[in-house]
Amino acid sequence: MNVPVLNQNAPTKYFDFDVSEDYGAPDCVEKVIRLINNEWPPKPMHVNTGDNVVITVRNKLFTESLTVHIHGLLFKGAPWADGAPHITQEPLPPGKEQVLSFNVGDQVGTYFAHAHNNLQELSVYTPFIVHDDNMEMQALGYHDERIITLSDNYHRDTDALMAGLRGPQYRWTGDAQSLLTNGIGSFQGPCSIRPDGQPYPSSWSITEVQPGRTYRLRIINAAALGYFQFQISGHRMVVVEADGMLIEPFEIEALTINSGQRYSVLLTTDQPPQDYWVNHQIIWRRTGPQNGWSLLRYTSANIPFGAIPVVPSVLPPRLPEVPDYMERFLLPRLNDPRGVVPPATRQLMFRFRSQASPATESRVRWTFNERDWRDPVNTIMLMQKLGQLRTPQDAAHGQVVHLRRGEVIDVIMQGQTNQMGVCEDHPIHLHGHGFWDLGSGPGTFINEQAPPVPSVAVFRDTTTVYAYSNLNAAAAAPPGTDCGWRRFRFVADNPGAWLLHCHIPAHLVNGMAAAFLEIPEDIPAPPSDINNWRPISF
Ligand SMILES: [Cu+2]
Repeated sequence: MNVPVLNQNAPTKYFDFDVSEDYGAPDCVEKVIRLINNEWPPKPMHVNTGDNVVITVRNKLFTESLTVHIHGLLFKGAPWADGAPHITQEPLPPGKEQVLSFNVGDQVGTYFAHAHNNLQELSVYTPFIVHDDNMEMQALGYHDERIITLSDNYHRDTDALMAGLRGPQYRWTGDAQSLLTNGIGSFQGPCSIRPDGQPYPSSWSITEVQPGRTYRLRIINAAALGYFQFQISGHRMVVVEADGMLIEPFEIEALTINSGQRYSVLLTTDQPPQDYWVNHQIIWRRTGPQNGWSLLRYTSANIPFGAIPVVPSVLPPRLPEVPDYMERFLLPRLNDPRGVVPPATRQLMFRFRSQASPATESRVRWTFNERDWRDPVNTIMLMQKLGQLRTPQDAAHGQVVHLRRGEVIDVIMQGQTNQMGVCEDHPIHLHGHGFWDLGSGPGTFINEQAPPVPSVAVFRDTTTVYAYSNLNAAAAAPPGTDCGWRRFRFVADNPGAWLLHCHIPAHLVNGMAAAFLEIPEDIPAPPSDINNWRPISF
C-alpha cells in the first residue's frame, strides 16, 4: 500500500467505515436506512490535530457505489483522499474496500464525514472531531463537550428521490418528512410499535448535562435541505467556533446554521434541573417539517425512567430572516493571523441558476456559468496524472478552472432565479480549502459598487448565497434574473482537484458544481489502489 502522506512522527488513528443497509426507523417510520459500522446513529470519529488518519471504507450496500468525504478537511498532500466522486476517485462499487490515508495537519475543530455519491449524504453522515489536547477547552473555559448533529429525513429512499431528480419526468424531492437530532427524531409524536411488537428505539435525542457546568456544544448541520434556526429553551448560547475556526465570542438566543456549516457554542447549565426542549426549525423556506425537537436533560432532574415528554405545541418564534442576523458578529479572534484577508490576484464569477432542458434529458439542470456538472468519464486528477488531460476542460461537461500556485482567488457567487423564476438560498461549499467569507448583497454584483472588502474576516468552508427577494413566491421574475451574491477569497496552495458546489445534494446531483484543478504539476502520485479496489465479502 502506497501511503506517502502520513507523518512518520505522528500517531496514526485507524477507522473502519463500513456502510451497509437495513430497515430502520430514525423518526419512528420504517424505511431502508444506511448503517455505518452496523449502527445507526453511528459513532462520531475523534482524532487529534496532527494525527495520521487511515480509514478503511467498505461498501456493503447492495446496489450503490459509494465515496466518503470529510467535510472541511483540507487533505493537504493527500488530495486523493477527498472522496469527491469522479474528481479524486471513481466511486467505490458494492463489495469493494478502499483505504483513505491522510494527515489532518494543523486543523482543529468540528467537521463531519459523509457519503458523497448521488444522494448518499442524505443517509450516511457522522461527526468528525479534531481535538487539540484541551487547548481550546482551556482557552474557552468549558468543562466538557457534546455533539449535536442536525439533519432531515425523507421517508422515500434516496434511490427513489434520485430517480425523480435525474429521470426524464423530473420530480423534485419535496420537503423532508422529519428533522433529526443526532440521527433520530419523531415524525408524529413518540414512536409506535414495530411489527414484531418491540418499540422502535428512537423518538427524541437526549443530550445529558450536569448542572453548574459549561459545555461546548458542537453543532453540525448535515441536512439535505434545511437551513436551521437552533435554540435551547431557557438558555442562551455563546458562539465560539465557525467551521473549525475560533471566533470572537458573541451571545445569541438562537443560532442560524446552513447545510454543511458547523458552529460551537458554550452553554452554561445554570437553570433549574429538568428537561429543556431543544428545537431546530427550517428558515428561508416556507414549507417543511416542524418536528425538529430534542431534549437537554439535567442529570440531577430525576426524570422517571420511560417517561414520555410532551412536545410543545408551538415552535419557538421565528427570527427575522435577514442575512446578517448572525453574520455581522462573525469575526476572527483578535491576533489570529488566519483572519487577515490578502489582496486578490484574480476574480472568478460563477453565475448559477436552474434551467429546464429538453424532456429527453433530466428536465431541470443547475448550471454554473451555463454549464451543468456531469460526471466526467474518468477522474479529473487521474487523467491529469496520466497525461490524458490536455486542457482542464477535456474532463467534464461542467466547468473546470485551472489555478496556479499562489493565486489569490476572489470568488463571486451570483445567484439567479430558478426555472420557475424564484430565488432560493444555496449553501456553497469548497473542497480542499477554507476561505475568507467577505459578505453578500442583493441583486447583481458589480465590482465598482460592491462594499469594501474587510481587512479581517472569518475563515470557513461553507457559506450562503441568500435568496434576498422573491423567496418562494410565485414567479415574479424571468428565470436567470439576479437574486443576490456572495463573495469569498482563498489562496491556491493545495495541489489537487477540488469541487465547488451547492451543499443541497438535490441541487448538486442536477449539476450545481464546478471544479478547480489546482497546481496540477504538484499533485502527488495516486495511491496504488486508486480505482482498483480490493474485493470484500459481506
Ligand atoms: Cu443549491
